[in-house]
Amino acid sequence: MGSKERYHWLAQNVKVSGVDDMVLLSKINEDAITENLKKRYMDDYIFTYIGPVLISVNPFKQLPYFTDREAQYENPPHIYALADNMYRNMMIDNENQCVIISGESGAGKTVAAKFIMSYVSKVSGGGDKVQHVKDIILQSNPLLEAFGNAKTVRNNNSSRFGKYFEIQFSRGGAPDGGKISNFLLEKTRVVSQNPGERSFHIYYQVLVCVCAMSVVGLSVEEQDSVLQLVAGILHLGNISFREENNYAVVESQDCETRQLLAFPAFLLGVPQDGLCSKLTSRMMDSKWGGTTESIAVTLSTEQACFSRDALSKALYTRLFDFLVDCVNKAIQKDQEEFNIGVLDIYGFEIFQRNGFEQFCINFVNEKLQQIFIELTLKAEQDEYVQEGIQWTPIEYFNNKVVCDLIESKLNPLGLMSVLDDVCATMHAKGEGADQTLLQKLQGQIGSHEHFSSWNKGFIIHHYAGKVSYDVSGFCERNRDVLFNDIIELMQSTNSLVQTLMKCTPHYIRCIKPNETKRPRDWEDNRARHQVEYLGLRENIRVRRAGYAYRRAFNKFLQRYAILTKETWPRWKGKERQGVLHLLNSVHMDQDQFQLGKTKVFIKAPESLFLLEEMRERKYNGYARVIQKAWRKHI
Ligand code: AD9
Ligand code: MG
Repeated sequence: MGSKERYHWLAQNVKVSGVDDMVLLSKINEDAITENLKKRYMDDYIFTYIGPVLISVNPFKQLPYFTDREAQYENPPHIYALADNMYRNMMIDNENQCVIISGESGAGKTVAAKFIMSYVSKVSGGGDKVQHVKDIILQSNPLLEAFGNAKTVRNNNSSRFGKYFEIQFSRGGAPDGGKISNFLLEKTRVVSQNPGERSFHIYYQVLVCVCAMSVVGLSVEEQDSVLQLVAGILHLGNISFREENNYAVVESQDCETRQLLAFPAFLLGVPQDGLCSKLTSRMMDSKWGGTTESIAVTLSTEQACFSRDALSKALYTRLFDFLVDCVNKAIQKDQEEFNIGVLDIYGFEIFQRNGFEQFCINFVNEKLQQIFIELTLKAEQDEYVQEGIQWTPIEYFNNKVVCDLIESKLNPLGLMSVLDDVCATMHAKGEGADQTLLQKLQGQIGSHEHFSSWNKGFIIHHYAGKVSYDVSGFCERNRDVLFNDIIELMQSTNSLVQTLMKCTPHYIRCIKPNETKRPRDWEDNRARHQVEYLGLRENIRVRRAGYAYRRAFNKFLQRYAILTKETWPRWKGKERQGVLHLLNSVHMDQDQFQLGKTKVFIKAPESLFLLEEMRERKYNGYARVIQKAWRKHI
């Protein structure tokens, strides 16, 4: 460690800026929270807790405290501590863990996800096979980022796909497998981008990914094919059309048509004629008398452009899926024991013009916020009521109302259902269908308090703010598979939400301090807005009034049985009495815990650490006694 780093490290450990757990704030309002985060941010403390929830503010610069040292020692709020906690929970409770990383575009989600993955591979042991899995887990990042990330206005390395990365562990705690689920690749980026934005990185940095491809096990031939396909898609985009007798033909300005098609056809490995007819005509089933036959229908130039773009998008999506598949094959294992899942999707977005993609992205974020609310605020309060714990209820904004506005399938119909309806009944494409959609929306959900319309589209009042969407293109894109992805993702029984609900969840809430992407630049209003919509105030209030730890009586008794002779090896009476006996014997303060109907609730995590320490001492003590006796014996 150099002197500069040492200084920083010392500063991290000695100096106290603001409060490191905002449960300890003396005043709980948005200003106080924002001020505390700012104070810490300016002193290079980017992490702050609200109980177990980690708040992370993007520093837009490299900080020195992500070394092995921090991985080894417990430090003040740190992403490694959260990762460590997940790992321990998994080992102690034998339960799957997941971390949901949320925050707007450019807030630092993907960086946080990478820290979690690198921590897990740093601390956990294992031999060659495990090392191999660790390498792939780490190398899959640059690979998938090359193909799935792009420069946007808001983030130079913006994730244009969502991923849920599961690291699977053996019973001994070594990461020996994994699985990536990818979803919602923003494939339209292959064919069009907003001003100032770019296509996927791979189109600019072909060489960087080659190495990552070999780590995940792609042969040289396969790597060549992948790059060939990437180039083929690029050249496909260069094909344009002109109209001849009302039909589209491939535009060939000064060169021969065949020449223009030759290269992409070669790169894609298809015959030129086949490619040409695929782009300018469409097969249609035609009923003639009693029989059905397929006939080729020539397309207009507009339709031809559409089919060219559709082909590019489809090819790119398949390519991306293929790469994810390769990674999965390289790390899959037969039988899953435990896993830690990391969810990193793209964040809430507001651009100058917001189209269908932003609508989808923001909806996913809306759902994630709902899960957060369900699992932390609502579930917490519900459980107190259910268990008969004394408790003062706390008001919070539940964004279920916005989710319903979008996804409801019953009366009143949600936005998605109206959209599907319009698409199913209208064959017209373009403006006509989109205008019909807008009218239907006004008619059916126009009076909803989170909905309003403007001349080009509609406005949704999301949990994170108002976004006005431009309705043009909605119908066309809805027919695209992108939307089916979301529906599958969010509604099928095998969906992500269910997966997440089965794990013990952890949260990282990322905050973007400015729009300039510069270090030490703090925009108060921006930060306060995020503090507001992330619901940090409610989070602190619920947390303060609540109990950090809860466990079913039997599990609690099992774990701490060793602490008293009455409970060891087994408590004979009622479980509830056993728990009470245990807590009284270790002199836990009366106001530190409550016993519910089936569970014990403990306020501060520190009280629990104390129990853990005692338990360990007892075990070590026993181990010594047994060793001694054993030595005497031999
Ligand atoms: V998006 O929704 O995918 O558009 P993310 O994923 O939230 O977005 P990302 O993690 O990509 O944002 O962070 C954006 C940039 O901020 C990174 O490329 C880094 O340059 C910078 N960043 C974020 N977190 C850190 C950090 N902990 N340390 C240093 C950081 N730089
Ligand atoms: Mg990202």
